[in-house]
Amino acid sequence: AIMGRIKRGALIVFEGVDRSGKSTQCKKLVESLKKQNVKAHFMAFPDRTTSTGKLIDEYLRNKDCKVNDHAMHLLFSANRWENVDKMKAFLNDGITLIVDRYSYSGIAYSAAKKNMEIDWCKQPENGLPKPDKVLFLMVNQEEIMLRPDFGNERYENREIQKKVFEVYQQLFKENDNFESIDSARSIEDVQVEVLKKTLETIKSVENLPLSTLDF
Ligand code: ADP
Ligand code: FDM
Ligand code: MG
Repeated sequence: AIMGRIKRGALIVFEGVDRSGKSTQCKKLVESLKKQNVKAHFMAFPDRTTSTGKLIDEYLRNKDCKVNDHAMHLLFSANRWENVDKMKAFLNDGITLIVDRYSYSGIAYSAAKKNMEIDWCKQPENGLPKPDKVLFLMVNQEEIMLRPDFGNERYENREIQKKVFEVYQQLFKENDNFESIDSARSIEDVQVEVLKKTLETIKSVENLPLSTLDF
């Protein structure tokens, strides 16, 4: 028998348009998992703390900041690549990662722009750790409008959000790791389903190797 082999953690990613409840659900999920003695760690992209993250933060907060769209896309991707070793170390130590946005946000927000090709947008993501599950939070536009107002960041307006949602829907169809979660329910009801899917995923991948994105 193999003695003391550590089962790997799962890579769980939350995606969805602004105000769909990603950050709320991620934080609750990490708490719920820890209460059940499941080792879990929270991450968010963009990671605004790194050197690329500081440039990204400036770009998102300051709408007058002009950077070439392709260059900006690569910067968001680099911000994930910077974190790969850290992510693998957590997963190999048996710690499940709960991640607020990932490559799919990168593709959806960039491909929503006029001059950007979706196939081009996918390329820099190839080779990154592949999420075992992408929980895609779905809320209709009417419900979203009832939630607290948009902030002042670059992409926080209805027109962009609509295009982003359309790209997300395409990614949903193309990727078998996506699972749609009805996020128009109470925070608690959504959390029950999110926790259930996460525990199922942790169990089903613990003895499988981590895969890499291959768009
Ligand atoms: P995101 O990270 O996807 O932008 P947040 O988790 O920050 O979304 O939630 C956006 C706003 O909507 C917050 O004010 C949050 O309290 C509220 N909210 C989140 N989930 C729900 C829900 N299921 N029902 C009602 N309001 C919600
Ligand atoms: N965003 C996020 C991108 O454009 N590309 C990416 O790769 C990622 C991860 O940054 F508007 C956008 C999506 C959103 C913003 O906002 C981040 P939050 O509130 O920190 O999730
Ligand atoms: Mg958020």
